[in-house]
Amino acid sequence: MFNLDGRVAVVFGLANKRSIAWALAHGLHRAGAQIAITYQNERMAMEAKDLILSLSGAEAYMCDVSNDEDIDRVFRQLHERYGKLDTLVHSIGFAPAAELKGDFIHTSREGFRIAHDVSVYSLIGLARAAAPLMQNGGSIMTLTYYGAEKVVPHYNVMGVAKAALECTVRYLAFDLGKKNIRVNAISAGPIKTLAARGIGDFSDMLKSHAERAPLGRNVDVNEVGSTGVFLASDASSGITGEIIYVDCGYSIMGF
Ligand code: NAD
Ligand code: 0WE
Repeated sequence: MFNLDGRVAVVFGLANKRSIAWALAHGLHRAGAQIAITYQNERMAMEAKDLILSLSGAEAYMCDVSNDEDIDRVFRQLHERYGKLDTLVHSIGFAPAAELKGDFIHTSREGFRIAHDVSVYSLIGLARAAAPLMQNGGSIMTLTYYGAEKVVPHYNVMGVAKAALECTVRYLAFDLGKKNIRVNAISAGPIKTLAARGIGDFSDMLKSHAERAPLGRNVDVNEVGSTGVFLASDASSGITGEIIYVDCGYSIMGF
């Protein structure tokens, strides 16, 4: 659909084949980009590396985004390997499991800190490390969710973190605009990934989402992938600081 020949993209946040990061990496690869993909830690290395190496030419790097040295090391490695960067995908979100159960009012100081460090600060840290490699301009994108704007029971501190993430997108878009680096977010409808597993009533949620959405169905992860390709490509050259909804229209409904 969009041509990314000669472009270099790095995708953060691959856990397994259901990850939104995988659909984004796949889409970017199909459009012609050279791909680097990161996974969180040794525990995830086996599964992640097998997947990554199944994508021709793709390379695997380990990066825990809560660690500044990890971020520095990965961008040094990317600089040495590719010499430049055109696209960065941030597909990472985390809060301690206990925070996504029960009432929001019980949010702990440590749970709040971790959710914001991993899900929000990491975008700032990655953008700062990536910008010097984006000499020809670039495209940075992250993943958000409707729970940033409206109350979704049990999404709790992640909703607060996603609100901060969406605001971070606007401030980064302002700073990086002068270097022709665009920063946007994709607000995806609910998708059954690892991050959605263990969320008690997720199946009920998917059902009611499909019923209310104008398109009468749930989002396919590859629709998020193709939106990422659009945001990486020159077709979106006038778009920055935006939240793009890939939710089958769910968020436009009032009743
Ligand atoms: P996922 O579990 O496949 O991906 C989340 C990733 O975050 C994992 O790869 C995990 O390893 C990584 N991660 C967590 N802590 C990390 C750390 N300290 N350092 C490095 N990586 C870390 O689930 P997903 O649904 O693909 O989530 C990707 C993004 O999409 C998240 O930001 C999530 O909030 C967002 N999102 C998900 C949905 C959904 O319904 N699944 C909807 C909208 C937005
Ligand atoms: O952003 C997300 C999920 C984020 C997430 C998921 C987990 C599960 C495992 C963050 N941290 C953790 N921590 C864990 O230990 N989504 C948009 C998916 C999601 O999660 C929900 C949702 C939806 C939708 C939680 C409650 C209600 C709805």
